[in-house]
Amino acid sequence: MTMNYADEILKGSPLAVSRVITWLENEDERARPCIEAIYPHTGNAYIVGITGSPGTGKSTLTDGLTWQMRQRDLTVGIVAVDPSSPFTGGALLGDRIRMTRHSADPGVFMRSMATRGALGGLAQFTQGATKVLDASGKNIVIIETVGVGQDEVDIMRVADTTCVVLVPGMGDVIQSMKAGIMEIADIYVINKSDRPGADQLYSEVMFRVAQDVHMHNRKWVPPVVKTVAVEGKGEDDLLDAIMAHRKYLEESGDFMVKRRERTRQETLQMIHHELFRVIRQRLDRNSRIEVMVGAIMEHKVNPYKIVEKVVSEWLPASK
Ligand SMILES: Nc1nc2c(ncn2[C@@H]2O[C@H](COP(=O)(O)OP(=O)(O)O)[C@@H](O)[C@H]2O)c(=O)[nH]1
Ligand SMILES: [Mg+2]
Repeated sequence: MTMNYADEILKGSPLAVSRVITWLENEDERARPCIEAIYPHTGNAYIVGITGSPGTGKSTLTDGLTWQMRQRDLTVGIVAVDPSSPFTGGALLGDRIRMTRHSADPGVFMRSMATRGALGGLAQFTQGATKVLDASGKNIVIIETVGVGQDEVDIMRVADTTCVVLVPGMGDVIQSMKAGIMEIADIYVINKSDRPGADQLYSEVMFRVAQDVHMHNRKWVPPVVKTVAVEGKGEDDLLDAIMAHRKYLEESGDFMVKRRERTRQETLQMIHHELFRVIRQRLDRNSRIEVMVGAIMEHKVNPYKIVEKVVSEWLPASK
């Protein structure tokens, strides 16, 4: 008998959750009907993003935060996306080993993914995996990802509350607090507060936050929370801060604004992704793309003309 994966996900089956996330990861067609079927049952989980440079302690922090959530009877799903580590790399293994203290706990589901190149699909994957965990009944979904480029900023748009992790002694951290990061940070975490320079970093971040709040007239002032993730210190404060942000979003009405914006972005992204997939499939047929590339290389035609031609074949009405 074949399994009805959507039903099994809704019943919270870790096996079904795991399988469908694998399909998403491999861009397997079988994921789609499942996601469609579970879609009406999504939107209940609260989504927390943890982002920061590699080695800042995001995984350690996620583990501790999960522990705190379990103490408050919240169930947790975790998606760790780390494009900086190769698929067979240590970070992935590290994450798996580190998470074992929750591995016997049915209230926690953890999945790590180091990408194998399909970068455009990263945000897409994260969205899908988040929906699966949400539909499976997890109260909280934590998304852990390296915060470096636009891809990660896109991933973070999925989150209701985004925590940006900084550590002392990372060179000029403040310099690295680029506009993109300040735009998405709802909470700053100063992890490795056991290290020298933590107090100074704390003051600098507080100063930058105050400046940013003033400059952009922000209603929410991102708190700065100190943690020592290896010792399990400060994670309860971090959870308090997350819950305070949630309360703020709900009371101010920004929650629906944020989710509406996300739904818009997701829908546009899905259209983008699907159009590209379909066109790509056609171009690969009979190696048509290779013929085009050859013609461009020989300067017989320029790429702009090719784009125009390909697009007009699909959208005859636009020309
Ligand atoms: N001294 C110190 N080390 C920490 C702390 N939190 C994490 N680490 C260590 O930093 C390293 C990277 O941690 P990890 O959680 O894998 O970072 P990630 O790459 O951001 O996920 C590990 O060796 C951790 O043990 C902390 O609060 N203090
Ligand atoms: Mg990690």
